[in-house]
Amino acid sequence: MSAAADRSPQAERRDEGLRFYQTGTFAVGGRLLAEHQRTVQSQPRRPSSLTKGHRACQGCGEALGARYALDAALRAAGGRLIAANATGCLEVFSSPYPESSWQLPWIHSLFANAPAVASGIAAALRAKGREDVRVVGQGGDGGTVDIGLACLSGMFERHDDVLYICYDNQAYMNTGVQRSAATPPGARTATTEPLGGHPGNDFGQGKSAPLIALAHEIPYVATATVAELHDLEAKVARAMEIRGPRYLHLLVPCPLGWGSEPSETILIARLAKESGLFPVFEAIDGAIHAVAKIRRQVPVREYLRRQRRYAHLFADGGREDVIDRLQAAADRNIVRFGLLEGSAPLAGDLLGAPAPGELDDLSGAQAP
Ligand SMILES: Cc1ncc(C[n+]2csc(CCOP(=O)(O)OP(=O)(O)O)c2C)c(N)n1
Ligand code: SF4
Ligand SMILES: [Mg+2]
Repeated sequence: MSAAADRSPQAERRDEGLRFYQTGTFAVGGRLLAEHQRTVQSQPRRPSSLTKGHRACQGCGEALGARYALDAALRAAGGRLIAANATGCLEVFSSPYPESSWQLPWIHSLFANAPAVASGIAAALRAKGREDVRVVGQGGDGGTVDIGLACLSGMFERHDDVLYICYDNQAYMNTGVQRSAATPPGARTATTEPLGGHPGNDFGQGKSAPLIALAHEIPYVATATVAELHDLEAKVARAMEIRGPRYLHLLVPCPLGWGSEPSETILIARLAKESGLFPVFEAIDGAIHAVAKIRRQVPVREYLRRQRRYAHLFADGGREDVIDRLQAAADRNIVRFGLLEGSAPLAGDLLGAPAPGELDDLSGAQAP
């Protein structure tokens, strides 16, 4: 075989200065990669967890993310996978009674207790000696970061054998776009109106579920976005190789709640990562072990201006002060997580936290 024939199409195109970011489908991108580099979705015999008939909005990042994540988990589990799903958009749009779009054993828990239900399933399987069957728990940011957090922490702490996936669309979308603890500062929701001196969601509130998961020192924690579907599938595959509690926090833009174009879901997810507002990383046993580097740092305004939930920052002369604070939050993440080429997370400690006094002018910024 000649040296040229030995090389993958991807390697050749990289040498030509071209990179293909979307390689998940049968069309175009999938065919440009070598067989082993293609995504689960590009395989004609791929598993299919979430199929036709669901009622998600056009461009729904949650529907896309769930399909990719669960198809990858199904493949890793050899088709033997059970999912527990919290109340929320994903549950509602996929299972309007008496129909269901799920092609795997799937149970709707309450809003608060998907991690506990998943733990119970894992315990029952262990009692039956069925370690070949794997378990996924999943829910939105409200179900995970707010009302389900105690159940999730218990699942981590008991070391239950569950992969939990949070689909973070940064608000309670199913019930009409109310604020959650994952709603970013400055964003408008039905309960954080763009009025007064501090329009939109407050700065300095909320919480980072990935960092909370990391603090439990569980075997696997990762963040991902629907802009990098290869990365998402690879992370699910790695998580499925591990036993014990695992946590995946997936950013899934919501055109309805974010006021974005359905056709820009992937672009917006990419800008969230490329601006530094949403750090993409992977952690093993409580230590960050890999971060997805930013290719070209994008000013946060490029991300914000595509979403009507931030329209008040650009109207009537604009709110440069708020945009500056959001830019500072992104810059802080870039330093803290070592998101640029050649840099590393700030400290080798658990959270990569800034040293005392460092970046203290950026207080109130929020991590992912
Ligand atoms: C105890 C309880 N409180 C409130 C509700 C109503 N409720 C159902 S889904 C939901 C919001 C879901 O938000 P999130 O978890 O972020 O999922 P999303 O719809 O955004 O995907 C709420 C408030 C409920 N079902 N149970
Ligand atoms: S409201 Fe948002 S999360 Fe819910 S189905 Fe529509 S796009 Fe998806
Ligand atoms: Mg939500």
